[in-house]
Amino acid sequence: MLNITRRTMFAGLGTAGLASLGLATVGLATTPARAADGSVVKVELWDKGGSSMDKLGSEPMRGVAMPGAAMPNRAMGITATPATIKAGVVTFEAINTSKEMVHEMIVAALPATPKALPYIADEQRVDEEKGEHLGEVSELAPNATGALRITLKPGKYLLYCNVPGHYALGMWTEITVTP
Ligand SMILES: [Cu+2]
Repeated sequence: MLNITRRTMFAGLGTAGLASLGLATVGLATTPARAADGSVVKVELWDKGGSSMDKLGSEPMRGVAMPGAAMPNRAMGITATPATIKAGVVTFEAINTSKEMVHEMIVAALPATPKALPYIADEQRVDEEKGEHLGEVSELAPNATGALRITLKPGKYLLYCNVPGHYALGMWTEITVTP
């Protein structure tokens, strides 16, 4: 149904654009990273079960800089450990701990002053093509794992899930990259 052109985000960016985002390499890591390969962030994609979608539309939206952003008791979310890492090569090792839902992890750059991401209300998802999209581990089935290795400059970054409705339910977290 909502399987829209999700892989075209770099189409208009070009190599110079990627370099300006601080993106030296993007790729799937096939083996766990060794310490010498940079930082490893464990990413858990979680939800509170089959009724988690029920809150959509009945509460303020919880995306970045949306009215409900700071509200507690999210129905689903992302936990990143550690949430602060050093600049350089970073390997995100994601696991979907949901019992029934597909989740994913997208990495985006955040401006120093957080602002709302471009959002497509009709589709209940972030407009990835207009956001600062740096890479992703796309749709993971329950219990599935995936990895993403990218190079990050110092700054703030967002990890979020863009399965329809999930971002607005609060499925995102911030990480900080230090010099
Ligand atoms: Cu999700």
